[in-house]
Amino acid sequence: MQNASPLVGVVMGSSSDWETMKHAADILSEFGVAFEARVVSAHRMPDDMFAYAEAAEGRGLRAIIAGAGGAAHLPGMLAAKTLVPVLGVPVASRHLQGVDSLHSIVQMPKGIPVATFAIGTAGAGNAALFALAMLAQDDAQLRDKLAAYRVRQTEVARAMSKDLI
Ligand code: RP5
Repeated sequence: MQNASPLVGVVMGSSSDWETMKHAADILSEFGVAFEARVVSAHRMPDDMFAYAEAAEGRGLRAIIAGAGGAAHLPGMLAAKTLVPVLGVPVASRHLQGVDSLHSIVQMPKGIPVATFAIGTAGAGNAALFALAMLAQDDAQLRDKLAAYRVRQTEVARAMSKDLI
């Protein structure tokens, strides 16, 4: 649900990251949580990136999911400019398969935290689920939806055994 009062910002360094980051957007949509999706490149549009971070809290964002690949400064630089929690998603890069992105995002010096998730689509999906868990702290309906999501996952996993032989 993309609308004028997003609770979660899904941002990324390039449109080439969208294939990964849409997995975060899909989960937020599934749960009916308002979000926005934007390209806010740290090195190609640094002024826009700072403006986005500076406005985030005032615009009502409760979490920013930031995906980037390679020398992935975006999550850390956003976190440096806002108190809104930043959830970093390392996007798989062409040459180093995202290990470079992971190391860039996870190795924040003490003082400016970025919650770092797995490389790629699992990380994007889990970042969205983590943002939902944060929002669910004061939203009982959302908490129930998350609990139901877990139950469905368990049912799917239990059903897997029957396909083995
Ligand atoms: C980063 O550079 C982006 O996050 C992307 O993962 C990577 C490559 O960008 P493109 O060259 O595909 O635009 O800033």
